[in-house]
Amino acid sequence: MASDQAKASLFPLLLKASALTFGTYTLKSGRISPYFFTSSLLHTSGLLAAVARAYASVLTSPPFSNTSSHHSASTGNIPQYDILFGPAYKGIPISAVVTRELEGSGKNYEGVSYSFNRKEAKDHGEGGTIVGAPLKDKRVVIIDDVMTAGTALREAVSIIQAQGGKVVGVVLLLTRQERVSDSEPRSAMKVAEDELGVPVRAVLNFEDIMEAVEAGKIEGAGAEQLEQMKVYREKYGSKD
Ligand code: OMP
Repeated sequence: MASDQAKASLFPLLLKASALTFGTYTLKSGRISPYFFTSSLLHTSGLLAAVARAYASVLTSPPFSNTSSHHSASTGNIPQYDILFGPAYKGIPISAVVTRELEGSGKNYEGVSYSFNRKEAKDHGEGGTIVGAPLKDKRVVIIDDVMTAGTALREAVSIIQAQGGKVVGVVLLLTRQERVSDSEPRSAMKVAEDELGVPVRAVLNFEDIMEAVEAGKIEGAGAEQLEQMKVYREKYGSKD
């Protein structure tokens, strides 16, 4: 989890930037959601700084483990890594600012690089599908914005593995705490942890949003939106 301080200072800024909105949204998964989180609105220096601090607090959480064998996926923090990988497009600026944020975090983080994929393969110039640090034989943490059913994460994992990289963790800004499918009771996050055998962490989760709506902290979200979120959670939500 992000440090409570980093999370508490980030949340009001996200609301102010209208990164969280309420209405009727069709998601990538085809689900119709009463809310949507738009990370691409986090483009000012202040927001980027707060976002970077929140991710970095997850990425530098003790106990620091030097070998990936010393952590348990469900309880452990992110183990040592070489690269922060930001899937195109929205993971790209995030992975860069978070890498920058690690400066001064201690020698364990000194050599950390970022990299990202191109959406279209390039056949001239430097070529290739990866920009930034090469992934081969590197320990990679995926840095992404939102997880719903886990499709985006699966794509990122296969890109990294195809390049010979080893995924050792995942950090998200928001997990919507949803199931992968009707027949799967586990959350997309838990499925990813179980399948990859690495920690998958998020700065914020669906419960945080529900709490803020319940407390009347979000403009434009009242009793009606709260009810719609509860109905949505009944349909697609997961406990873990
Ligand atoms: P999954 O691939 O289903 O996990 O959905 C994650 C992706 O959906 C994110 O990378 C976003 O592109 C997009 N998304 C949001 O950005 N915000 C939301 O609140 C919901 C989604 C979504 O379509 O599920």
